[in-house]
Amino acid sequence: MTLTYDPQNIFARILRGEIPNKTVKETAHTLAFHDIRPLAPVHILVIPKGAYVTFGDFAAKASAEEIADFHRTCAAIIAEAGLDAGYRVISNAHDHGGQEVPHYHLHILGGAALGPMLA
Ligand code: D5M
Repeated sequence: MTLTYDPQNIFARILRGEIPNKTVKETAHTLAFHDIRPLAPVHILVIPKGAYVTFGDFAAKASAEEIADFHRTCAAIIAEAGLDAGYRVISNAHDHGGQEVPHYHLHILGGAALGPMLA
C-alpha cells in the first residue's frame, strides 16, 4: 500500500487556501471544517496540517505535539458542538476503507441518533 502523499489532494489545497472551507476551529497543527456533503446534522472534518495520508500514517509519524493538538481539538469541537447525547468518530483509509480524500481526516458525526454503524 503506497503512502505517497499527493500535494494536490483537496484537503492540501484547502490548507494552502486555494479552496474555501467553512472553518470550525483552527490551531497550530490542526484544521476543522464542515463536510461539504453532511451525513448528519453535525458533520465536521478534522485534519492535521501535516502531510499524512491515513490514521496509521499519522499515528506512526506525527510528533507527540501534533497528535495531542489534533485530539484535543477534536475534544473541544465535540464539547462546543453540544454533542452530549452522543456522536460518532470515523476515519476511512485507502480503498477498502472507502477513503476519498488521501489526506488523513476524522469525521465527527452527531446531532441525531445515528443507528448501528453498519446499518
Ligand atoms: O471522505 C471525504 C469527505 O470529504 C467526504 O465526506 C466529502 C468531504 N469533502 C470533499 N471535498 C470537500 C470540500 N471541498 N470541503 C469540505 N468537505 C469536502 P472520505 O473519508 O475520504 O471518504
